[in-house]
Amino acid sequence: MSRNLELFERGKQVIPGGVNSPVRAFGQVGGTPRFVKRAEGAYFWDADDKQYLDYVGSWGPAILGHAHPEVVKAVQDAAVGGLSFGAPTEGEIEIAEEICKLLPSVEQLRLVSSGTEATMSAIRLARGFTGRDLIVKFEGCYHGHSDSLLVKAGSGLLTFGNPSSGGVPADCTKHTLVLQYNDVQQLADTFKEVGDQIACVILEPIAGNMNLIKPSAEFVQALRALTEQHGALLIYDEVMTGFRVALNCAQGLHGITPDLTTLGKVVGGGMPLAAFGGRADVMAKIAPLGNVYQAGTLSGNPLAVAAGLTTLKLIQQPGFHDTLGARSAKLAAGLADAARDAGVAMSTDSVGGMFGFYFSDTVPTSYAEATRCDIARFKAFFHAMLDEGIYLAPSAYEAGFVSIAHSDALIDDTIAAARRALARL
Ligand code: HOZ
Repeated sequence: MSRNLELFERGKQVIPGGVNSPVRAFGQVGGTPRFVKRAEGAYFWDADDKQYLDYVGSWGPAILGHAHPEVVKAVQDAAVGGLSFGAPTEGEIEIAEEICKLLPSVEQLRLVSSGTEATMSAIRLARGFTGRDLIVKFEGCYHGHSDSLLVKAGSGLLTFGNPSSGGVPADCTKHTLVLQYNDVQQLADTFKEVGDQIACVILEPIAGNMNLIKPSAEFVQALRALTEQHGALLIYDEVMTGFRVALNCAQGLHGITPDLTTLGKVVGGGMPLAAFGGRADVMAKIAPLGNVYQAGTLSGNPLAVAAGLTTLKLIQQPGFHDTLGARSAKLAAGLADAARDAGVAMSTDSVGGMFGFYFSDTVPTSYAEATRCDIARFKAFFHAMLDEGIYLAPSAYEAGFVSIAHSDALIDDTIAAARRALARL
């Protein structure tokens, strides 16, 4: 029996579904999850010692590749000095200064341990600052698993969100409006109707949880203008895109200054670290200065700070994001060519170190379009690529991630593998 399967069965005895985060269970694609034994650079090795070229990269953090020696050394050095203090350290100030330097919209920030905490806290802060209850999110955007954000599709203007998870009382989501990504008219209509009650709009500025979907320039400009006009805050949830799509993040690419930004993944360099920050007058509402409570024993954990700070320094090497972006673009173009030659309807897209491939003729612009892609084909392709030693996200609704360790030669190998895989579909 494969060791992966053995571990999966054993894990199921003591962990629901055998995994600690649902998508890892291979539910959409079927088959046995690969249990990671170790990882280095662009690769990981599973429990059967099979090597995979990894395009998940811990869902974003591994921008330098796995186990970058300088990041590992920084964590080791920090560990010797103590694992957690529940008291402030100089490192926390250093990483905050670094983030504020890279992101002009962030005047102050607070460190937390996960993206979920960052978005949950940013929403509370926006409500505390504006004194309003309503929040707007977009269908297909994922902002972690806190109650008020765990709302599925609620199509149509002013559809108040229905919880998309058991255990979330409808009362918790009754203030969450769910609109369509890239629908400027619906956004304008909503603000016309209830704009003065909206505390904030939160969005994935380049969506990565309904596959990779980009917003139109018109959409993000309308978002900024309408929120400003109606006194609502604009939250760019850059947990996934932060420092990955560009050094100045998605907001830099868009030329938009949000009121608040949430960060995670790359900012922690593979350790549990995230942040929320933005306008100083808004951040002043956070306790101990203001009355919006937020706290955490492991917030600013010294090991996580060491990993994050080292990662942030390394990605500032000249040309880093140009190279990363060129590799993702090469992969996206190569996959599209391979599909065309195989007569398979597939479109692709990329930005910085993120890419998407869609089993449909055109690149989707909304959740509704993303769900029209051919899932059966995705499943077959996923498994064919796995056989080739290429590990893609085990879900058609997740973006792909390229690291700087994915050399041009590895991208060429991936495209060649995709040609073989597509021929077998
Ligand atoms: N939903 C997460 C990615 N978008 C999955 C995280 C994980 O399983 O680690």
